[in-house]
Amino acid sequence: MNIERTFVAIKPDAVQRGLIGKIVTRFEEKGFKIIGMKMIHVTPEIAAKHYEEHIGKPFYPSLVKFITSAPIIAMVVEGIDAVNEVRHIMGATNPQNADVGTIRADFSPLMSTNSVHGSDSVQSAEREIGIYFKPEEICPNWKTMMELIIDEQSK
Ligand code: IDP
Ligand code: MG
Repeated sequence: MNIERTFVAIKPDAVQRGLIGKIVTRFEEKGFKIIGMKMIHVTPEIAAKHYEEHIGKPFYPSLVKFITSAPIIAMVVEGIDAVNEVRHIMGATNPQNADVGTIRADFSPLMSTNSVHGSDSVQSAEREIGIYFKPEEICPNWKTMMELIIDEQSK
């Protein structure tokens, strides 16, 4: 059990369909702490950095076209085993294979418009957070209600 940070993006399809609130709620309700958040219209240059590992794959041009088509919500999410847990909450890359109750199963029509991104490792998370956030844009120095209660009980 580790406290980790991960990079999460609400992708253009979900922003366009008015699902920002519902998706943020999934992470908040599970107990994750959002310590960075902004809307950004991704440029082809940022897309190339973010999706570096996919450059040259057949779906890469359509992925860049999609991710630059409307704004995303970029987030830094912190919590217990955040990297894997966030991907668990998101569901499989192809929404048709995603478990019911996951974001992608519940909200995403297609693999190419699968509503959310989550880093796939602690190393990827560090790299992706660095692409989208300056250090001063991350706000870790506050306590969730649960953390305050735990502090109070340990006095
Ligand atoms: P992930 O988002 O679950 O980590 P990746 O394999 O890293 O999945 O792929 C990045 C994104 O590229 C996916 O979320 C999806 O939007 C898109 N993608 C991946 N594979 C395909 C494909 O075969 N066809 C179309 N789009 C794809
Ligand atoms: Mg990935």
